[in-house]
Amino acid sequence: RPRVLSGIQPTADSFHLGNYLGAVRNWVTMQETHDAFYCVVDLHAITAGHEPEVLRRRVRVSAAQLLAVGLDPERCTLFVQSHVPEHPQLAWVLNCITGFGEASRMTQFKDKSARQGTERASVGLFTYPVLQAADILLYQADAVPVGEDQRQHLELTRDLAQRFNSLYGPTFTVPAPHIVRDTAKITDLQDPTAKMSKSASSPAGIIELLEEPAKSAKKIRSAVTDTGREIIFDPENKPGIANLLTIYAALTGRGIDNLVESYAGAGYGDLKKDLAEVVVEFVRPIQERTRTFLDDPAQLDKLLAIGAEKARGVSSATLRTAYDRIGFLAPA
Ligand code: AQP
Repeated sequence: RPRVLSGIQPTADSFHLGNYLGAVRNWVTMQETHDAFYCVVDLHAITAGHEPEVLRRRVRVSAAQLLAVGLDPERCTLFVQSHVPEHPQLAWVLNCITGFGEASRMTQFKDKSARQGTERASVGLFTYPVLQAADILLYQADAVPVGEDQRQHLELTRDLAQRFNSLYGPTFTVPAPHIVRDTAKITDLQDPTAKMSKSASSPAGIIELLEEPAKSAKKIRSAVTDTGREIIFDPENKPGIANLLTIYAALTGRGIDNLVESYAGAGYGDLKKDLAEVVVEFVRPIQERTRTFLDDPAQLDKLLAIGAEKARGVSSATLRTAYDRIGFLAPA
């Protein structure tokens, strides 16, 4: 079976529809076809400031949501990044073969550091994509299911794998991004040209899986749409309607063409009202299942400990090889 790895940051009390449709939904399908490793990347979550108690809570909430949307610990390895010390260990090695200029070109760093003020942005935020490369390369992943925003980081990961391999001998699998085009960029409901984002969207622009469903419904009904009345799929000229159709199609399994056909002659309000119902029905069971997992934190922690153990089985062997190739003396 080919190997897959992906991660998600515990930087909010809920994932949003972009995280789910762009990435996590594909994690669930890929656990059936791949040897799958998925992690809650808490080391990444401290790069832009955090509160310890909030982080602890969010790691559990993240894991519970992943289980609630369908990850099955029998079919995949689910773990918390900080439970596997090989991640920062390999990241250090990769830091040493990453160019300063190369890292400076990462657009996510440029955007986030500009928002925080370049002087205040941490070195951790700067080397974030290198840690991400370590996450992936440790598992010799063939594929990495992510949203479009991660394409550049994946390119860096591939470059680092190839560079290490040519400097020190074949060590890492060069991974390919797995980006599902239709849902690769779910956009902000209030600014349909920007991606739906935990850190940049306004609360009205983002649908959280765990928020009060009535709130989600209201946000959809107030989503920014375009002038005009026709419901057609035209991301260029009608990005708001295109985004709503994308979400609608993804959550129901109906084709966009089929939706467009059935809304011929209807108004934006009709589409929004129906989509609001679809979203409410979609999140309700997820919320219930998330609560069930959170009701038993000891059991949840146990699942994560088992996941970490399985992950270390792979990551420790890769790290040992990488350390050896790079010329570190093995401890006697
Ligand atoms: N709007 C989106 N559309 C499609 N995919 C998306 N992803 C994020 N936003 C969208 C994908 O979700 C996965 C988890 O990402 P993350 O934990 O790195 O979250 P993130 O990128 O921090 O999420 P946000 O909301 O975009 O937060 P900020 O703005 O803080 O960076 C990834 O695979 C990502 O591609």
